[in-house]
Amino acid sequence: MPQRTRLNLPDAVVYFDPQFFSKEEGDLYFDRLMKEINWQQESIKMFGKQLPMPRLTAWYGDKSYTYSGLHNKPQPWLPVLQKLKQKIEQASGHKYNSVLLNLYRTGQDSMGWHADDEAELGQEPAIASLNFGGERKFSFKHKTRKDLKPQSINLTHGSLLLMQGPTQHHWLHHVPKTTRTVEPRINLTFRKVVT
Ligand SMILES: O=C(O)CCC(=O)C(=O)O
Ligand SMILES: [Mn+2]
Repeated sequence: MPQRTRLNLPDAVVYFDPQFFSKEEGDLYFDRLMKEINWQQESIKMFGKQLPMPRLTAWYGDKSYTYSGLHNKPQPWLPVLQKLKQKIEQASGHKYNSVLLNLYRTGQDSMGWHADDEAELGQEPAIASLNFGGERKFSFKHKTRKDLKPQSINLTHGSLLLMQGPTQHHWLHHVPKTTRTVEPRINLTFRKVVT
């Protein structure tokens, strides 16, 4: 039986299962996603300059969505993504219509502090985040309460992180760079775009 624990974060509903998939299943998904996903190098505008994003990305699903200032026109679902979506819907009790994939090629790839609180995701978005490949640190920081320390977890190969309820309203999250040598990592965040 997989073990799902609730993280001790006030104003948030976050569950973590470090081994939603076995090592063997995780290895198969990692290889398939590496090959089958149409990975893109997008750029972001920062300080008036166009800079490459520090990771590769891809967006699949039914609805377009604006993320990090990018208008994402989704690519149609692939069988491997539909299979994962079905498993995640069963496990989380929520429905999703889109998935954003991130490929962190090295420890120098990262994602900055943000909340997934875009209007297109509705009031209390349920986000299901799946992880394959190299383990990376993932941290939470409360938006307003300075008395609460940031909290970190390690997103292990095959793990599932569920962020629900008021989480995105109150907390930011990020994946910091690391100087450790880490294997490439694939993250999928299943979302429901409502507008
Ligand atoms: O790679 C991760 O674990 C985080 C991804 C994330 O926060 C996002 O795609 O919004
Ligand atoms: Mn996020």
